Amino acid sequence: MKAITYFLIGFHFLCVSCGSPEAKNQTTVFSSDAVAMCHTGPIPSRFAALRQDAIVAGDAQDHTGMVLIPAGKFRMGSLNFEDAQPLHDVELHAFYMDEHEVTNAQFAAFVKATGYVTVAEQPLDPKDFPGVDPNMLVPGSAVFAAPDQVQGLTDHMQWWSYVAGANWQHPEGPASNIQRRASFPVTQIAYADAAAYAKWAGKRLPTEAEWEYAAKAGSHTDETYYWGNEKKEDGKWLANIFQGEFPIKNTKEDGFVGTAPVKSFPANAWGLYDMEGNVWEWCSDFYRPDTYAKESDRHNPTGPADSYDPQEPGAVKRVQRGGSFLCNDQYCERYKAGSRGKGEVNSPTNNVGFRCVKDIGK
Ligand SMILES: [Ca+2]
Ligand SMILES: [Ca+2]
Repeated sequence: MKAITYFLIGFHFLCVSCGSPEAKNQTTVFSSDAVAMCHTGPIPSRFAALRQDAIVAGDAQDHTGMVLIPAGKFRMGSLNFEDAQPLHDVELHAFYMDEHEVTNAQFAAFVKATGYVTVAEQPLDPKDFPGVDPNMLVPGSAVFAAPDQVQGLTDHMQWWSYVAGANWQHPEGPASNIQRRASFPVTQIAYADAAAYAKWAGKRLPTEAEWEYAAKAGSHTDETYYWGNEKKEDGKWLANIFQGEFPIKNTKEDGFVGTAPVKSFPANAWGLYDMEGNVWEWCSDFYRPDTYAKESDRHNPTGPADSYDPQEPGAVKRVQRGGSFLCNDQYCERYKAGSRGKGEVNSPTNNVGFRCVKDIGK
């Protein structure tokens, strides 16, 4: 089981862990992981069997549950993260954005209407896993579980496991379900799953420029957090992140150990909820650490033509934004303003979801 575990979840967690003090020297910290766990061979064929072409695009004129984001210019990036530099001005068109992360109820409606089967539910082809017992090649995905103790924070396998039967309906594995979590963000979503939902809804995934512009909401300059410089306001947490000693003890000061129902925390100035924390959100851009340095068009940028992550050359990665309920200053600071996340496109986890946008007049 170890080989498949490594193959399937090795890619992603290098990114969700980055940005911590321990990970400031990311190459050093993670290079051994990358070599050992993240061989970048052919993508398993289960991931090619998705049926986006069969999905009928939804009503582009329906803006229910969306916020109109005005056209404008903003300063993109952060001096606190190497791959979010240089700071630069970006000009964007107006667009609509979902006011909250896509929920389990919304995703269930999509599945009911289309019969869509997510990446985590797809069977695995033994040809893609030579040397692995075919009986072990069962659908599943990666789940966080707090260990009793850890030996440092460099080996994320101490708290992430590949769990057979884990998927969007069973986010923590077969024994879990979403029956009482209709208003929680859907998780265990691979990039293609998010894109398929967006198409069905008559929407698309945001670019990371759109996402950051919307998160900064017209007022942010260089504060630490999207909401300002103070972590709490009147003693209250402003996002669902991780308090305590990561990963072994979550003190739940913000009220939630895992995901929270959407809109549990205050909206930003433009009425968007959970732009920080709760679940990571897929963006449509390929990830490269040098995106901002090489970007030439700063009007509605859509990102580079391909992805490249020096920690895992060959892995196809898209940008993720906003951090999750597992982010904290000990380990993952990438919920902070202007920071960038990244995820291997076929590695769903129980802390990654998405929200959609829609163009004006389409
Ligand atoms: Ca929390
Ligand atoms: Ca979020």
